[in-house]
Amino acid sequence: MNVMTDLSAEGLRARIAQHLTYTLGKDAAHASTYDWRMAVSYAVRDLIVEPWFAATRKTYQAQGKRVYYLSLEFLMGRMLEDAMVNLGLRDTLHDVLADEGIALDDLIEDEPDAALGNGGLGRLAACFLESMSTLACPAYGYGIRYEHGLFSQKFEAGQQVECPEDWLNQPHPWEFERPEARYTIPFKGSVRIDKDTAIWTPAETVYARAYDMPVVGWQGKWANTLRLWGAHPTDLFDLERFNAGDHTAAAAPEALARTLSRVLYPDDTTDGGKELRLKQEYFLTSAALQDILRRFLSEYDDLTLLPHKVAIQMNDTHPALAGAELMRLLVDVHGLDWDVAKPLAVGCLNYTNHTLLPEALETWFTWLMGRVLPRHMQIIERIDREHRAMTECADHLRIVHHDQVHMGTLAFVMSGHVNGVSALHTELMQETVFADLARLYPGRILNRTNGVTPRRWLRLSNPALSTILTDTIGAGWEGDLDQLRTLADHENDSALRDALHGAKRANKVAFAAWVQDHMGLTLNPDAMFDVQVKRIHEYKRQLMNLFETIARWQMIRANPTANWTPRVKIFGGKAAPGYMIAKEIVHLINDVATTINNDPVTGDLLKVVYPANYNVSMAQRMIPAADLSEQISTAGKEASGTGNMKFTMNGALTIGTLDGANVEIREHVGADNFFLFGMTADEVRTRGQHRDHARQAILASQPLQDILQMVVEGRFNRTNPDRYHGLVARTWDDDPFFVTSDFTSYMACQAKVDTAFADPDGWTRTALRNIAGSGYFSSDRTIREYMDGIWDTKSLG
Ligand code: 26Q
Repeated sequence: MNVMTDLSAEGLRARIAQHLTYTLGKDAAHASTYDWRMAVSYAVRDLIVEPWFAATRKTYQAQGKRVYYLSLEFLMGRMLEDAMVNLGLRDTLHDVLADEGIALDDLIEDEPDAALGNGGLGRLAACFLESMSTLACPAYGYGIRYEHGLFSQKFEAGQQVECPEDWLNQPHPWEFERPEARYTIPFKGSVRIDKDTAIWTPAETVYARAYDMPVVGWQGKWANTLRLWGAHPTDLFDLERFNAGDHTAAAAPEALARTLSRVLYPDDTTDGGKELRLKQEYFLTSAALQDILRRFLSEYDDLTLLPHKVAIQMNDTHPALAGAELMRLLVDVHGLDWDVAKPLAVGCLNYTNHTLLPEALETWFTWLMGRVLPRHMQIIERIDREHRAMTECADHLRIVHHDQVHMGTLAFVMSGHVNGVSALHTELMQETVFADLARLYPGRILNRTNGVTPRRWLRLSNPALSTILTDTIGAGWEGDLDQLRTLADHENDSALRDALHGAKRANKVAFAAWVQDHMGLTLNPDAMFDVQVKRIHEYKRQLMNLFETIARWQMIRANPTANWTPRVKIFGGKAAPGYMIAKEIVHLINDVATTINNDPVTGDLLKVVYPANYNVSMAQRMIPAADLSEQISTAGKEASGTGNMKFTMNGALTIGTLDGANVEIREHVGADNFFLFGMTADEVRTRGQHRDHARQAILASQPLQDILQMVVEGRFNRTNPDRYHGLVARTWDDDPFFVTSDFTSYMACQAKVDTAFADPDGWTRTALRNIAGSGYFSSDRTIREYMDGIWDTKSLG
């Protein structure tokens, strides 16, 4: 038997032993958890190399079109368990290691998360990579190899404290460094025109060096590459200065270059105008496009074939310089005529919009862009001139106006297709922010509702439920999630409902044990686990959930012997370091938790849990343990949401507004199986026209007045009673996301949730319908839709 395909327990044992001895240089008798984890990772990685090479070979032979997914963020999480699950080796490896006295779960937990993303957008990119591999769609992800991913979050006296994240302080077994794949990235300097040709003489350069990670699909048939770029100095070291004794200055060029890939910007909106961020965006974009053209030209010599062989997806506007950079490479470097190059560029490029929040639409000052990227500024001006010439273009339609480059407009104009991420979001794009552009470029805007990979978010994270699914509807649903539909045929099977209830309870017990170990808090696993996990943002309205928690606490205290449904309110999420209001909300959640958790009157009827440092791995623990999923953003503000989909797949019921993909989730699971409340996007718009909407709503609600009174009086912070004056004043006077207007409807809906949960079997039946309706939200479906209407690529499986 070929050693490479020997997947027997014996074969795997030998591979692990081999790596432990010869790669790690460790004797099994003295090997640490880390050593074992590395040995197992290398052994599993070896098994991916073959499908990885095969995928490259097949693509090359088929002269297939390749997809390039450009993203400043890839929120991959842990790699080992995902690879084991997709290769179907998790159980075998578990047993092999158990024979050695090693617990596989300890090794899995030992791996740091690859947290190269902020939240939804970065996690979507990770799900898409996995689905593209599952579907044998030839693809590369291109990103930055940040030395430090998203900060880790601690609480000190209830306040968020950020600590640098350091995932690369140990070797990363999933990456292959590619010293030969290296490009020069130019910055600054000047441009002169020589006989119609622009010649850019940069003042600074850095190298982009490739680090490749294989991403294996379901059942290990195909693997694509995530290529991350690290920044390295072009001038290594100033030897003259070193010899003259100035050792610090001698190392300066190296330090400066590496800054480019040092750290992920920790914002999930926009951090406005930072030169380093612009340089990061260009660094990624230029390295990726140089690599794409190099690969293309190694196979073809006619650049007009480009749109037939290359599809580039821009994940939001962060890599939107691609429009200008591709023109620069085609015209200045490869000598094409501008008018020939432009349709080629537009034929390759596509843009996904992830937000309509005005404060999150990227712009750069022309003086900054002109200084950092002088040639791109000229190219953008020309693109803008031609765009304006199409019609008498109003100011707000220009790429450049008020001394700012509008990246959304640039991305739109240079893309063949532009898409939103849920039906409602796409509709709003068309009606609001991009309405005039949509008229100017008809047919360009499409919808592609997001999805998530069921391998990580169901099979891996919820083995108990997965086993029940396979036993009930048969094997194979992981690769064809629409099969979950057939679960609905079994809803009258009471043994199945008992099993589902049992699996949920087991997941809750496991999460409660984790909370006990890590926070010293005891949870009742029969209480409702009510979960809101996502970045902390005003529009996501964690504050509304918290206000409801306070109201509930007061109601229970007023009548502690009534028939209350016990609840655990679970929060998770990070605030951007510079977002003061979000940090205030974090603080208040922690203050409220301390007060409520220490109240003997409410006891087990109400607990509030907010574990620090929510990340992908914590999501994998929490989501399977959730009874209720909070998706309560102000209608019209959440582009899609993807956590909402993960909860649905795992049999949580949703309390939510008609926002983002909630609308479609409700359609797919059935309106009766979804707790809907709140204003529609239209109603929000109308209500916003009343300047005193918040004051009116508060005056109409005694509970709201009581809650705000308690917060402002310092009921949750007796040592510093003024702490939340600002927050309460803003709620009365401003309340930009309509917490107060939706509060009464939210309270009433939560009461219905309580009643429903008091009937456990009825609840489980509803949960079953949610699982059965979640098939649509597989990212396999989403990727098929991109392949069909946007990329025009074929599966090579
Ligand atoms: C921009 C400029 C400078 C620094 C940071 C940024 C930046 C970084 C991250 C701006 C935005 C983000 C992330 C946005 C995001 O996660 N959006 C979410 O995308 C999901 C996937 O489509 C949707 O489901 C969510 O609704 C949307 O909020």
